[in-house]
Amino acid sequence: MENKIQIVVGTSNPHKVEEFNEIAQNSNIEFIPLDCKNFEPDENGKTFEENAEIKAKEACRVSNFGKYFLADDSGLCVDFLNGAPGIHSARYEKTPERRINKLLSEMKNSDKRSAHFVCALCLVDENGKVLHIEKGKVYGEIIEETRGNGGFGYDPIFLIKNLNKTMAELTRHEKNTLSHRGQALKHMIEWMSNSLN
Ligand code: ITT
Repeated sequence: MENKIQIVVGTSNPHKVEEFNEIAQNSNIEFIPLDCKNFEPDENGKTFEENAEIKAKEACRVSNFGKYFLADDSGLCVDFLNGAPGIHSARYEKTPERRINKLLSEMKNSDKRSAHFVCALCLVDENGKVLHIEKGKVYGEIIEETRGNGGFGYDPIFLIKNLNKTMAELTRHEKNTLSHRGQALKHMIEWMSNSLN
């Protein structure tokens, strides 16, 4: 069997690596979590792309092995809140439940419910040089109560309108097909398969 190209993923969110490997299933790419306790990137960028680059470079700096390093910066942008929580999605409140409750209370009585998820991916080489960046988006609506147990983060309140399901009610395969991360990673894997060895 052909050897897969191994990519170290700079993240402390295990859900991301799981989704990456599900999406990469039929490719020649394999994602490996960063095996390092001191991964503490200073996410002080102004955009998802800048923060993805900061994380990928930090993964490269602290990892003891690996040739390629990938990082994901993602978040939920709500139109009624002028794009918040955006790049601050993970830090909006302490736990996923509290983040959802805060968002729902800030949107109370608003009938403008449109929102989108964004995912920026950055790949660097072993010298920390940026090789490729991809971005994906998915549009939906914030509903007033949580629905579904799948996915993670804000998935239970993010409705995909044409399916009438939240991201947490989708199968893993359905989420990966249409999600911001799924779209960005599909293009990243295509690029990797054609450009890396
Ligand atoms: P790393 O920085 O270590 O990768 P993180 O979870 O802190 O992990 P981000 O800074 O990119 O990652 O923040 C992403 C947050 O945006 C995440 O914690 C969720 O709250 C939200 N988010 C991103 N993708 C999501 C998805 O597919 N479904 C639901 N929420 C998502």
